[in-house]
Amino acid sequence: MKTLTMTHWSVQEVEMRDGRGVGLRPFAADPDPSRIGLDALSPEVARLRVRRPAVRESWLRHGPGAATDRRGEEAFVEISWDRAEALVAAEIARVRAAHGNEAIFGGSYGWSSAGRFHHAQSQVHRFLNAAGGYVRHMDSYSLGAARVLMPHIVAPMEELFALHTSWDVLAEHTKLMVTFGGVPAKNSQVQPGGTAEHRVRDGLRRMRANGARFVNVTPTADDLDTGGPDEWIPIRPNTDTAMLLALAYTLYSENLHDPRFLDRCCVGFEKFASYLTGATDGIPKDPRWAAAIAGVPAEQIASLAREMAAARTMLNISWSLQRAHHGEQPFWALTALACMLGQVGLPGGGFGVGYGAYNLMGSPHMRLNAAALPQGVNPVKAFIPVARIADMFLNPGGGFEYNGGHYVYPDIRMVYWAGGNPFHHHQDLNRFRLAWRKPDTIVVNEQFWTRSAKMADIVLPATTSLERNDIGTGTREKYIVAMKSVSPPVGEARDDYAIFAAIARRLGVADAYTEGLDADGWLRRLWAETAGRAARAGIALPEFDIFWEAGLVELPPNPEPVVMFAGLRADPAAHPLKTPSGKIEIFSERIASFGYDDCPGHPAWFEPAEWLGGTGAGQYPLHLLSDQPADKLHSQLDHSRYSMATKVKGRQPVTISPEDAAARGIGDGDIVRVFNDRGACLAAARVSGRIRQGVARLSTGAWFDPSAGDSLRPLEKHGNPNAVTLDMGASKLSQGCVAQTCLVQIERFEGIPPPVTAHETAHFVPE
Ligand SMILES: Nc1nc2c(c(=O)[nH]1)N[C@H]1C(S)=C(S)[C@@H](COP(=O)(O)OP(=O)(O)OC[C@H]3O[C@@H](n4cnc5c(=O)[nH]c(N)nc54)[C@H](O)[C@@H]3O)O[C@H]1N2
Ligand SMILES: Nc1nc2c(c(=O)[nH]1)N[C@H]1C(S)=C(S)[C@@H](COP(=O)(O)OP(=O)(O)OC[C@H]3O[C@@H](n4cnc5c(=O)[nH]c(N)nc54)[C@H](O)[C@@H]3O)O[C@H]1N2
Ligand SMILES: [Mo]
Repeated sequence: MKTLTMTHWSVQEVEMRDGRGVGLRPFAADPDPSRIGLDALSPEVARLRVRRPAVRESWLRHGPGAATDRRGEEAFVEISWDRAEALVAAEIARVRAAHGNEAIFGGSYGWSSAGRFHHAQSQVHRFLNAAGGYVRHMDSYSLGAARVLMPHIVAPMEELFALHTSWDVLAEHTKLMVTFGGVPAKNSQVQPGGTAEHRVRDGLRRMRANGARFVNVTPTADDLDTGGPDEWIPIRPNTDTAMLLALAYTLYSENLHDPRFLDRCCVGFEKFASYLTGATDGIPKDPRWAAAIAGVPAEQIASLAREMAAARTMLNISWSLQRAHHGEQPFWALTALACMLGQVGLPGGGFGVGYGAYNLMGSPHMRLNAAALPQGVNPVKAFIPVARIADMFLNPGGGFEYNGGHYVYPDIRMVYWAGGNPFHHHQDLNRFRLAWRKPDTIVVNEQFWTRSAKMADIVLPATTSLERNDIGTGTREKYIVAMKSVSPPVGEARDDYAIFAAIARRLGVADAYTEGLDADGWLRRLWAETAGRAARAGIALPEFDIFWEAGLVELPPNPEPVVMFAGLRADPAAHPLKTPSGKIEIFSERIASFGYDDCPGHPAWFEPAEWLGGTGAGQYPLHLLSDQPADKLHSQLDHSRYSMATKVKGRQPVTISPEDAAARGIGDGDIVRVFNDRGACLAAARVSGRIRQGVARLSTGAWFDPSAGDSLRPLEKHGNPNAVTLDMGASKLSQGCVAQTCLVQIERFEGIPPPVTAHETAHFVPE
């Protein structure tokens, strides 16, 4: 039996020599395995590991709060585990006694690694709960706006993921797929918890082979590959809502909508219709109106609406569209449009909210809710919407609106992070750098010397999933994998569980944290719980030892074809949704009752804070999209060979159109400066005819690498888009992240560019 491991992006086969893992290979049973992370065991990757506990010099000498403006600039002192445990425990005790648990932020957002038990984010939350609680975060960077909106109008996003009509049904029935933001196979490499069988590429090809036609509405055509030519509508970024409204207008004005479906399965269409026709505001949302906003010809919009009504049509939307100012609106407008077409619940018709975003959407497999580490109870009530972190630090005691409530930002003195990289994931990192100076103490458990580790006061070295045993599976995946420890820990790295257990012991809360179990005991407990849940779903799982010996368990496919909302369509009274009306809410009385000026009771067009049709486009005439990297998961393994090979002259490529390149005297491969009032970064130009003029694309993931010194806007040297992105809430409803709402200018960089220093370890000094 082969030794296997599981990552968020693939199952991998471990090449063993003398009982040790020496290399990784793609999983033979995966039809389209990802190549991400196959060099995770290489010396280049190990080079940046955190090897010993380390403390920032000023903090060690002068204590909490010392020279917080020197975070990221100062050297570290390496210390023993014994001392590190004592320092962290004493600091938690001090902050609790002086300020209460409301002063500890354990928001700790981030993907961590696969594995049901060693998941770092769950570990730190459980630990902080055992220690009396912490300020938490709501929602995600992935789905800030949609996660808050969709439960009001349809269903929670996590439920929708698992309901997506499966690829086999799409291949059989769909005649037209209209997708906003593509179906990016590069993104479907990944899903949280693990991906065992990559099926998106094949799903799209099977649809095409069976005669489906694809229309891709996107500023960047690279996000759809069906194996043949697709129709590309190069829309202006952040204007999809206007186009969706005009498609809806056309259906309505030409009587192509389905009043019976709207009446049986939806509420509030009349109010939406009054907005479409302009009865409420004097502006008909017709194709001519939308054309001026979205830069798509009016006739093309009108004929697409007619074609959608004439064929079995699946609508799809990428999550990136809601990672924008007013990001709720395109998701709501797409839902309304699908309901007007009346094909929701029919095989191959209706809508998807993220085919391609993860591998999960479109899976034919059963939903098995595998057990994960329980996080305990958090006595602290304070929270923030996840992307409002800089606002929280900068504005303690200030108020904010969120999902119908009014809340107050807590006053944070201590931050504990495990399994995330905020200096990768947050927007406007120059602003975030200032906010990050506010807390007295920042503790980070990390595997690598990321920017976030370098910006901490105390860094504790964590193991990787190749150095510990775990259970791996993603939602509706084909396999559960025994993730075996194949390598001894690098340096003095410990499992997050061991790190937290030791600190919990010093705080006198070890029992609450460990419940008397070691890691192996937890794996057995989680397995037993998973087996119980599986049995209730009609799936028999073997005993733990048999599973462990076998290395994996295969799960059966769903006995029925998966068709989203077939039940609702067949009998809305018998299959009500969890919305207030039990139906799809094209008008939401509840959202209307919140009285938000930036999110009314029905889908509506709002100008984003920054877009090509706005006034800011004079000074900054390019719309910057920062999408997910094809060659890694976020910032993870950015320094691996596979990821480095995608860089140009060591810097992240930024894609621009031939017209924009020529107008600026930029050639393919030139080093350029991407900038606006918030900051600037260097990148390498890649000139492509597959991007709309006026749009630039700089994928995320290059480790943030600001020039040294105390400038408020240091030049970022590596190509991290969050040097320039906008940090504001999508709306009062969700406060979601708006990374895709960002205008910039790009110019050729003259002279010798400063070297990239992102992939250096911290500097160390003796005590
Ligand atoms: N401009 C822009 N910004 C974005 C986005 C965008 O589209 N545009 N997308 C956003 C989205 S959707 C997301 S989800 C976020 C992602 O942001 P993150 O989830 O923060 O990104 P990762 O790089 O996955 O960070 C995970 C970190 O955890 C560490 N880690 C992994 N395993 C372990 C472990 O077992 N223990 C410990 N202690 N540490 C571990 C890794 O080394 C890594 O540093 O980024 C967001 N940022
Ligand atoms: N390889 C890899 N896969 C990943 C990830 C990763 O880091 N690496 N991250 C995972 C995570 S955490 C998430 S949340 C998902 C995210 O999944 P998404 O949010 O869907 O992914 P993006 O790549 O940001 O965007 C998809 C496409 O949308 C287009 N787009 C952007 N703005 C607009 C717009 O205004 N209008 C239109 N019509 N199109 C637009 C972009 O050009 C891009 O090609 O991906 C997941 N998959
Ligand atoms: Mo995400």
